[in-house]
Parts: sequence; structure tokens; C-alpha cells
Amino acid sequence: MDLKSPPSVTTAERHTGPFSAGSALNPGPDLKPLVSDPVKEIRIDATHKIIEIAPGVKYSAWTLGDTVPGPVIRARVGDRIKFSMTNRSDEAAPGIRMTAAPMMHSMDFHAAMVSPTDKYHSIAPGQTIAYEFTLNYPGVFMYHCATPMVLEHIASGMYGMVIVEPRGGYPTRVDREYAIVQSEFYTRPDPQKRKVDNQPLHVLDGERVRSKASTYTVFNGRYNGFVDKPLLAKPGERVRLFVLNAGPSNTSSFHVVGTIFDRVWLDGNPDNQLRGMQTVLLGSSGSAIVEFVVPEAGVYTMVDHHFSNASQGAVGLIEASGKAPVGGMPAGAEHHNIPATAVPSDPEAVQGKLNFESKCLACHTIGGGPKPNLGPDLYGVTGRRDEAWLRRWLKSPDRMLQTDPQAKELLAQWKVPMPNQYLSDEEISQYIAYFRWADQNRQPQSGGLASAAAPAPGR
Ligand code: HEC
Ligand SMILES: [Cu+2]
Repeated sequence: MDLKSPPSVTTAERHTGPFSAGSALNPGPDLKPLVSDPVKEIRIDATHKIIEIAPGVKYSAWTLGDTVPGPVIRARVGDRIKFSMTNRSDEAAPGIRMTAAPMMHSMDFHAAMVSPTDKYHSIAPGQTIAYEFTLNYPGVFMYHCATPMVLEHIASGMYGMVIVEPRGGYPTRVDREYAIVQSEFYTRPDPQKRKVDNQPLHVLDGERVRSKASTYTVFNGRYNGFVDKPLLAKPGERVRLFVLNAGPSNTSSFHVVGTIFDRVWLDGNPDNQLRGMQTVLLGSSGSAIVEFVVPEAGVYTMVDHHFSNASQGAVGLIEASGKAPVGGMPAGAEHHNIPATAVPSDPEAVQGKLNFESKCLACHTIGGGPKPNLGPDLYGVTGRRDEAWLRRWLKSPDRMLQTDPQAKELLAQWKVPMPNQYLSDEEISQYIAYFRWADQNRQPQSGGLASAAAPAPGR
């Protein structure tokens, strides 16, 4: 145990250039192997920046290292961390200048044992703080800004992961390693109605953040993180995930559909071992290393098994063997076939798309073909049904199935009734706006389109 740490040094000299630097840093989720140098120089600067939480949802974030989450630091017990940070919240972000006012920030490493008053104090815009410490315990630790209101600084995006490996490495060997950081956002549309890239800006909602009423719960800063770009593995491989729940306030019940965690090391320390776990419960700033075997080819969904969190975006995929996902995945766990780059700009359609991905994707695609025994492809639906019919259908499919001839015809094809979705009029308008956008914007592509153009029966 090494508790020696000279006093921190605060100066008015600024870092320039990259917002983070050091060979031990990883952007995540992919991890470089451990760098063997026992002294690790790390620079992570504080910035204000617009990030994109979900397609079309721009958010006014505060960052450590100019990304949310900040870079993953990978080190080993006994390593000396030489850390420095400039508060660059006063710098104009390249491109659009629409960030929050410059303010005080700081850095608190859960991996360190140091005086918080000396090391974790706030610095003003333009100042630089430097301090050093030795890593005494193995684990997966959080770092975050600790400037009051800490809640707001974390909810704005100021957090990241430190991996501290045991001195002699881990007791198991694995084929793949990935770092997953879960966190929540509490957003509301900008009251000044500002726009970024033609899309509405969102800002922190002070009411929601105090009442823990999150609007998004995400992996690695993105709604449905790793659904568009799944993490890769192969059948038979052993996978190690470093999982951190940054919070700021909610709990994660981390699970991977289709496998069992052979080992769970709570807080990332192999002395805290559990075996054969289905989920691992992580409080705010809680973490674990989980290891599992990929039993066979397939798509394995990482999910917060608190399903209201999953429906807010805490979903990601691990794809084994590169095969496309098949029908029947959990809601929100699948991509549909509109190119990922295509995003509606109208906020109503954006909201419709997000709701569709969490509530409807289990049974429907848009242009991806019908899902056998689940539901029709909705591509072209605004052409084959008029708006009044769609409104009545979405309001109450069960009543329509009893009274409306077109609905009865659909049921005769599909055999299974669409369950009532209990949608508000506002939500219904959002779905219709999204369907209309999809029908107008979809590029013809092979697969899906033919079956979508002519509504195909189920069977
Ligand atoms: C459990 C499966 C399931 C879910 C979930 C579901 N649907 Fe459906 N949906 C169906 C089925 C099945 C049909 C075909 C009609 C029938 O048999 O009831 C259908 C039909 C439709 C139609 C009419 C299609 C046409 O060709 O006219 C629309 C529009 C639609 N659904 C929208 C939605 C929306 C929006 C959601 C999400 C809020 C949703 N559905 C959720 C199963 C589902
Ligand atoms: Cu801060």
C-alpha cells in the first residue's frame, strides 16, 4: 500500500491541443492491452460540448476528455498515476458555439486514496490542476467531476471508468474484452428553442434530475448503444465485460440474454467472486467484471433488466458469428432497415421513431419484411391507409378488429391480434409523423422492399 501523494498543484497554464492524452487511455468499448509502464501520465480536460444521445437528440453536455463517457483508463495495481486537467469549459467548441456558460469543474478518482480537499477541489476556467497517486486496489472504478451540484455535473456527462488490474493479472484467460458504462440523462427541450444541425437542442431538466425521472438510460453515452454497431464475439469464446454504472441516481440490473455469468467480480476485484449469476446488481458507481462463454452462434442482448431502463435505451448487442438478428428479439433490441444515417429532423417524427424502436419493433419492421407470426412490415402504411383509419387503429386495435372490415381482413391474414397499446393522441400523431417520414425517405434496397411494397400475408 502506497499512500504517498505530494500536494496538488494548480496553475494558470493551459493545456492546448487534444482534450485527453496518455497511452493508458481507451475511447471504449474496445480496450487496448495493458501498457506496462509503471508510471502513467494522464491528461483529461473538462469541456462543454453538444453530444447526440439518440438519433436527433442533441444535448448540451459537460465532459471529461470531450466525450461522454470520458476515456477508459487501464492500469495495474502499483502503477503511479500522474494526472493533470485543464478546465477548458471557456473554449469555443469547434463549429457551433452554443455551450453552457464556463464554470468550475474538478476530478475525483474512486481508484485513488488521497485527500479530497487537496486533490478534488474545483478549478476555474483556464486553470490546470495536477496531482499523482498510486493504485492500491484492483477494480473497476468510477471517476467523475465532484463540483457542486455534483448531481448536475454527473448528469451532464462528467464521468468515466478506471480499470485497475491485479498486480499479477486476472486468474482467467479471455478472448474478448469490452468496457460498458451505463448512465442516465435527464433532458428537456431547450426553453430558448435553439437548434443544432437543424435538430432541437436539449438541456438538463433540473426537476427530473432531482426526482430521478430519467429520459434516457444508455450504454456508453448512446441510446441503444451497440444496437447499430454490435460488439463482436465468436461461438465458444470467453468474453469479459468491464461494467460500470455511473448513475448518477439509478440502479442497473445488468444481464446478457442467452448466457450465464460464469464469474462475477464485484467492483472488479477478483477477491469478490460470485459464480453462475444471471444478473449483477449495480448501484450508482457500482461496477463488476463479468465473464461468460458464448454458447453458440446468435445475437446476445446486453440489457438493464430493470426493463423501464432498457426501454429508455439501456440495450446493446453482442453478435456472435456475424449472422443477422432474427425475429422475436426483445423490444428495442433490433435495428430496422432504414439506413442509420437517415434521421427525421421534425421533432414529432424523431419522437415517433424513438417510441417505435422501444414499443413496436418487437413485431414490426419498416422495410425489413414482415415478421412471421408477429406483425406486418409497416413500410408504405401511410399509402395503404388514410390518417383517420390509422388514428382509429392505433387508438384501439381491439375495437377495430371487431368492427372495421379492413382490420378484420388483416386479422384473417395474421391470425394474431395486435395488442392494444394504450397510446395517447400525442403519441399517435408522433407515430404517424414517423411513418410518413419513413415512406417518403426510404431508399430502395434489396431485401425487404419487395415484400413491403405488396403487403404480404403472414403464415
Ligand atoms: C405483439 C405484436 C405487435 C406489437 C407490439 C405491435 N403490433 Fe402493430 N400489428 C400487429 C399485428 C399482428 C398486426 C396485423 C393486424 C392484426 O392481426 O391485428 C398489426 C398491425 C398494425 C398496423 C396496420 C398495418 C397495416 O398494414 O395496415 C399498424 C399501423 C401498426 N400495427 C402499428 C403498430 C405500432 C405503432 C405499434 C407500437 C406502438 C405496434 N403496431 C405494436 C402486431 C403488433
Ligand atoms: Cu463539473
